[in-house]
Amino acid sequence: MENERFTIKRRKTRCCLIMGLCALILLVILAISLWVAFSHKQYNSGDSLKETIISRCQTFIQNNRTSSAYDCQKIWTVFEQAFVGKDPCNVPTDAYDSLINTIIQDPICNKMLFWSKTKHIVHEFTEKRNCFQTLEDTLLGYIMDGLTWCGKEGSNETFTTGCPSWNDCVNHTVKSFWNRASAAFAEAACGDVSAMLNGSIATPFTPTSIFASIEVKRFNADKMRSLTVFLVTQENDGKSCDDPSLKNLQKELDPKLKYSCVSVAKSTIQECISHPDTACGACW
Ligand code: N1C
Repeated sequence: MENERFTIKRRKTRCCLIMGLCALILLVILAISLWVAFSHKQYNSGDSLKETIISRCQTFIQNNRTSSAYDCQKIWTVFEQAFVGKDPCNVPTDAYDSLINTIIQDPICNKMLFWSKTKHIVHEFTEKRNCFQTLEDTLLGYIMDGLTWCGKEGSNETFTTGCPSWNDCVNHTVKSFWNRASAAFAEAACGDVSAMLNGSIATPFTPTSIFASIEVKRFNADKMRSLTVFLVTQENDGKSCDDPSLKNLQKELDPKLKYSCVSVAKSTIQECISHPDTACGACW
């Protein structure tokens, strides 16, 4: 009797041990699969960023019949070197110097358009009408527009998710790119230059914007003749060309530059977008 009880107890213990071992093995398998899936996803995000950049680069070259001297694979490699392996909050603007020098493109004088807080309407306009060229209408801006990317210290991976937000740090990976690219675009500005600003916000010329803090400061009066501000307004909603922030803009400009400002209703721009045969000058 005693013996039988002992055997049952031993069987129970063995059973528990086997079940515990099975659970442990299952747990290890689960952990390994999760790790593989997670790291695969991260590699994938880097892979898809590479695909996006190379395919946008090729599309731009085809559509714009831009010089085939641009090597899209090389552009990706130079781009990657700017941030891979670095703390995503510690990528200074000059990290993108090589990229800027690789993609250097001749400016189209008298057509360059800068903008601030008017991105949507500006691109709706430049997509349909061939009146202006924004940074996003150049190879560099076209490739990077709307993308998110960052690296990680001690890793050779590229991430498109889990990157810090724009305002988290000064030397933010993506912010540094736009600061550097915008600086180059503004330094190249030539002839009669335009800027579309938002007349529906409190300060159309916002000091913290890239336009105010980077671009205007780099305008070169030896290359430029004038700056025309198009102040985009909604139905009678406020700001006019007399707005104090625009006075500040005027003060920042080299006095050799001719400055003018035109208030344009958003509906007028939309009208112009839908009538592509009207001359650019007749839009407002
Ligand atoms: O800060 P902003 O505007 O004044 O910057 C706009 C200004 C333009 O004239 C462009 O030449 O700076 C250049 N620029 C871009 O071309 C660009 N494309 C996409 C700046 N930012 C750009 N982006 C994204 O828009 C960028 O990720 C950042 O978040 C916004 C800045 O827009 P804004 O504040 O309206």
